[in-house]
Amino acid sequence: MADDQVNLSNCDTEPIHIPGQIQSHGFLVVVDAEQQIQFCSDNIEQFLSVSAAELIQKPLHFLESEIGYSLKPNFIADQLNLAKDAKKFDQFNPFAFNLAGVPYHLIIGLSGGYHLLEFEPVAATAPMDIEKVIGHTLFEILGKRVLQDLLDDTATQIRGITGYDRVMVYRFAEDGHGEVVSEARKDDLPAWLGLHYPASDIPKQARELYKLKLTRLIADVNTTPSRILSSGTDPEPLNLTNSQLRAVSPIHIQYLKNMGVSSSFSISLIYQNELWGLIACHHSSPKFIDYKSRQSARLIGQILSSALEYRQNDKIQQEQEEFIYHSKQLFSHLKENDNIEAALTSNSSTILDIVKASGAILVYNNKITRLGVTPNDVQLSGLILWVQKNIARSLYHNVSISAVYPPAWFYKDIASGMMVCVLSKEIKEYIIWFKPEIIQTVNWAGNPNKSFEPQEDGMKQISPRNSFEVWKQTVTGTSADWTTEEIKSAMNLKEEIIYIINAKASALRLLNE
Ligand code: BLA
Repeated sequence: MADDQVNLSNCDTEPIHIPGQIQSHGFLVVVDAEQQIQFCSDNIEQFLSVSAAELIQKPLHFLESEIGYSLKPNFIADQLNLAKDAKKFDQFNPFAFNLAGVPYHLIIGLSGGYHLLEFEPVAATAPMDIEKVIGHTLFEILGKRVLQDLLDDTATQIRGITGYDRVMVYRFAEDGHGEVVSEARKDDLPAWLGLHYPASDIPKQARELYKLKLTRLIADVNTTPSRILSSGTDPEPLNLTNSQLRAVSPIHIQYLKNMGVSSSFSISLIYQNELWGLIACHHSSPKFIDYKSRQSARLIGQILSSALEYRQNDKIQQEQEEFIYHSKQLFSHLKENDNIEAALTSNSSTILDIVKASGAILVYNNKITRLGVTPNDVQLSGLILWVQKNIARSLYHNVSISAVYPPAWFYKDIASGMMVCVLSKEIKEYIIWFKPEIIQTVNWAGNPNKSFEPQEDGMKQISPRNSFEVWKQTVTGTSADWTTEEIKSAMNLKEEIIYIINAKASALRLLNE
């Protein structure tokens, strides 16, 4: 796809799996089932003394003879024959060899009926005992019980192994937008922890691709990609889903440039067959990490993915246990104390502790008791009137009060979402919990606009700062959701209060008879 066809409004239609080009730090040769060369990247002549045109439609051994003595005769052909049925190249990759004294990796992959042969010069870095490092890393990571510690430790370990300037854990919310939930970075970089971005920053087709291919290396945003030439007999563009070298979407290249990032690497985190998030790594200069390091990072991602399962449940369970603990405390206060209002609001456990709210009010006996951060009395009286008129259900909740009651816009930072528990509609008694606007918890740090490059207008808009602004507009006046656990907790409390009120009323009746 040509650059001018991709714009901000059609991002998710860009066919990024068939870009027709590769990143130029390696070269690609593609053979068919008969081991005839059908595609070849244009840049091959920078690595071997043969051009793409000369190789296309030649048998594979033609390439092998060009590579010369550094690969055993028929080595590639043998590998293709061996793995033909098993199709398990992952087990054998990478094949190491030398080309004119430079260490190379050959990585074999599949694309429909073709074999992708990708050649990457291996960066001459200090030898690292990768198995040992991974063993240690996993030991460290899995030692963490709490999800946040697990994520923080993973970011730190990945940064230690790969040396990227910034390593983030980027988590997708249900609506597809994302948040930086953990970060390890060079000291002089601004913090991005807690920042949110809209779903369109990582469009749908890219997410689908990252579910299939668990790592994505972008080695240098400033190099020109190399075209893939074909024999011309095949009308289908070459599918690079399984490729290591797949060229990058021009929109994303611009995004990275606007952020001041020269190279990136991301590792998929999968939870219940969905993309839960990405470990996103940035570097301010070009950076290539070899196939083995990428596979090690992939393994860490896979282990973290499986750990997510039980750590997430742990977190929910822990929260639920806290709600249950406080509910039990409240129930016993209710039994012991004749004054319902005091029982619910004046002890160490209050109605504010049985859900995750920032403020709560009890409207009881013609009196309003406020806990935590709430709108002021005047604002509350307007809201309560609205509740009296409009809420018929015994439990009601929303994430945007101002959407149904516009005056709430003026205190959205304090109360964007509410949950109303109707104790008695007749005598107008309620418990109302509040959650603040989510956006409040987010601050933009640094000024990434500084790194803008002169570009056509459409491209200028793509930067994390603008993304943040877009996201902000979509979530203004919205709070976090009310979870099933919170709703259950509120329901249980309501039942208990009604039970106690009724029990006390009948005891009083008996006494008076
Ligand atoms: C890919 N976008 C990505 C990737 C990330 C982000 C992590 C994966 C590739 C990589 O690791 O570089 C987004 N990166 C972020 C975000 C942060 C970050 C949110 O560091 C926050 C800190 N991108 C846009 C817009 C479009 C777009 C508007 O912002 C489209 C119009 C496209 N992003 C886009 C595409 C890809 C992508 C097409 C796939 C790139 C590829 O794999 O070829």
